[in-house]
Amino acid sequence: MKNISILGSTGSIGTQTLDIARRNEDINIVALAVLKNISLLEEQIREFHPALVCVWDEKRANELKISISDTDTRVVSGMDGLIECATIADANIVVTAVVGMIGIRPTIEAIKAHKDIALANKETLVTAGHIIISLAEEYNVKILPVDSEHSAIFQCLNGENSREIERILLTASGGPFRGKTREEMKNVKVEDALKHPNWSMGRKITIDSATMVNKGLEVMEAKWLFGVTYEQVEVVVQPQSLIHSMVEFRDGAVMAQLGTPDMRLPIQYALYYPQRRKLESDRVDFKAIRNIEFYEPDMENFRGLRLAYEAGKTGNSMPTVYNAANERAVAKFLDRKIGFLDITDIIEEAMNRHKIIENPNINEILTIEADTYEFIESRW
Ligand code: MN3
Repeated sequence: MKNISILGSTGSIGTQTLDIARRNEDINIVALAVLKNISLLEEQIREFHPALVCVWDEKRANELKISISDTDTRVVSGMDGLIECATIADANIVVTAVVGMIGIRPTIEAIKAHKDIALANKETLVTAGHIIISLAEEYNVKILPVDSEHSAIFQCLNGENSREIERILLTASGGPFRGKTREEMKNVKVEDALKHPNWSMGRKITIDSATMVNKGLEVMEAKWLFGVTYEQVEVVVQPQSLIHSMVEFRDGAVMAQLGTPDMRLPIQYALYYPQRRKLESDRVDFKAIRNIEFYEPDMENFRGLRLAYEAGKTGNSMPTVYNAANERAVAKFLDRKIGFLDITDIIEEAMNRHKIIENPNINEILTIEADTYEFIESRW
């Protein structure tokens, strides 16, 4: 039996994880945590019968308590509640699919409670990779990537020695504005940026794909997950999103993982690793595809990617600034308070003013996040 706790169960990854659970009788859902969508959570409780759920918002948690009083599910709230879901005794795998730096503390506590982590929260490794990776080694738990690119790399490395990696070729679709100049992107609207060509995902990550900040965050994640240097992580634009990423080894062999864009594959792979299970899904039809294109990423017009390499190579507290500035800037763009190009301008300014803190601990990381938010609020 797989006993699973899902942090972020009403989001895109969370609902698709539950879809995997629905199709596999040996998966048991023991805990679910959400930000505020209690109506969907209630449906999930009635279908999957978790012992524990957390609603971040205390008021909504109280509303939920009343509406599910006929069930055996216990309701908790806030960070303590989220940590309780992450460390619940029965769980063997915790799926961390919450958006934002809110995911860091529960992930750390889950590792300390000896849970394997199916990692879908990018911020955890981007900001605290130096803490998380050594902690996972210390507690002998697995960090199983859920993101399609990292899952692809993870699959390519099956049975291989990661010391023999020459390069990681992280593929990118290029997003809806691929091929455009900054001038051409000046007036793009929220609606345009939300139209991803291949993947259907949450709003924040879809904007991150349009700016290529998403790929930047994935570069940083890859560095930590696979123990490589930034020089070894190369982004290749592959607009069809057919190749989910590749690994080149020191003998020149390149391994790639291909598939249709369906997040349930990497989710299921993480949950059952190293097993593969049957998955009812669209299959790749090579005769219909005919060709696959490759391009170099445009780091001049898509500064988000260039800044990510800068932040990553600077290391220490800089990736936290990059991530926090982006988080707040994207929220402002979605609220129509700033333009599309302002997102990467804000990240750049926040990075320029930041004074590096070496090897930041969790409290320092959270303080840097708050400082970055404050700076952005005071300026935009
Ligand atoms: Mn991805």
